[in-house]
Amino acid sequence: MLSIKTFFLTFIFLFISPLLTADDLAIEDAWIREAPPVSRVQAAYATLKNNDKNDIEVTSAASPAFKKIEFHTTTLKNGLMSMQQQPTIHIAAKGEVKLEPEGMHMMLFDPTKPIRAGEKININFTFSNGTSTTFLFTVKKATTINHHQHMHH
Ligand SMILES: [Cu+2]
Repeated sequence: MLSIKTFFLTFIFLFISPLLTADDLAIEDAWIREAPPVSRVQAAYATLKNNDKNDIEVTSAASPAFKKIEFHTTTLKNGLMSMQQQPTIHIAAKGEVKLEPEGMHMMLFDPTKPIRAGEKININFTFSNGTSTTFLFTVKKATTINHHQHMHH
């Protein structure tokens, strides 16, 4: 039988367990690189700031504008850039993670319609605690070379 003490400890634990709000995770410079119309893959970048005292784990991302979104890291090995899929994005308490060209980024697969610079695209993040939040990403023309265009996926 559950003791009164256990009952209250359980209650307190549930009560303080983090419920993520938009205030806990701030997003800055959220943008999607405009890709040529024939491209089936493009990348999204942002700075993710965790204002909470708990770590945040982004377990998946989805958008009505794309069939699939993956998290990737970029590594330089023997002078060649390559990307690895990673299961989650981990943002330490009070820390930040930059999704940037030639660093960690989101890979957007198979746009459901052509996407032009200036458009705003919803990307929904799901977190390890089961909650989710939608962020707006602005489509921009990139001035730098897109390394994704000359790489095999
Ligand atoms: Cu990638």
